[in-house]
Amino acid sequence: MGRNGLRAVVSLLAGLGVAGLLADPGSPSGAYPESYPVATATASGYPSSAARKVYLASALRNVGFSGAVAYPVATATTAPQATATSVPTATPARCLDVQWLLNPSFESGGSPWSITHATPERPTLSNLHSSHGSWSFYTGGRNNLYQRTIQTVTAPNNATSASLWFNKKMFSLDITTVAVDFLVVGVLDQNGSAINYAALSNTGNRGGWVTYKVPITNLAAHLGRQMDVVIAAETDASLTSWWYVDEVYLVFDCASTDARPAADAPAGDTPMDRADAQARLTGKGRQASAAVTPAPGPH
Ligand SMILES: [Ca+2]
Repeated sequence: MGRNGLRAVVSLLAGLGVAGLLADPGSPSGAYPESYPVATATASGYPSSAARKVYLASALRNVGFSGAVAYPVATATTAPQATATSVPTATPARCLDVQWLLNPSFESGGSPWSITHATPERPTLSNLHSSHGSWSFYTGGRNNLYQRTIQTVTAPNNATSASLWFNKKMFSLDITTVAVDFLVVGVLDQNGSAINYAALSNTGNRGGWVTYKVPITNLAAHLGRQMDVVIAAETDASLTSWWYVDEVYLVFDCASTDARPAADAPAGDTPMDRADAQARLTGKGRQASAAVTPAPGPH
């Protein structure tokens, strides 16, 4: 990259308000996944500038994330002025427009994701399936399983909207018509109550990446307070199901980045009332394992 290109990138980062977070970008070998499912449903093409901002903010918070800045750098080089100048006008001052989770794509090992329950064994990281990068989070795959993995954050004080986004790919040996194996992904408030969640099961899409959006409801009550982002899997006694989860983004943002079409991001694919979801997200009454982080595995 020439000096002008570098200057353009710095300008872009300054416009995004994230220049201070800029870390070693790592190897530029990665690229934004062509198969990202939202792409096919966005009439104006994908990724949008808003989506790129989310991705860039995510990348900058994910130290050691290989190739994390490859896509934003390429964009800034080809149209630096337009990209950099459009950001401030499109972003109201109170909008933080940032992705809040660390290691959201599981490219930096398991930390700081923490396992609080893992029966019969702890979940792992997988390099067989990923919607971005090389790695994803793997859970399920055994009968009579309950696994709970969390990342705890403190919400910013001044956001106007927020949503949890994630991608999942599910495989199952079980029937397609009745939900018996579950993956619940959601956010608990500082009291351990479910703010919102997506309930998925063996009846959902098999073998493809699907993007889910979980709006953080009643956000004002949670600003400046602790939140737990939880991935909880539970299977019954036979014919197991297993899930790969990737690109888990907790985005505090403006309406612009929260406006990806709801049709692209169903709240879930199986009915589950709040009490059932709460029980799975908190793991109440279930045996806890030692606090460990997911580790690379054979899955
Ligand atoms: Ca990944």
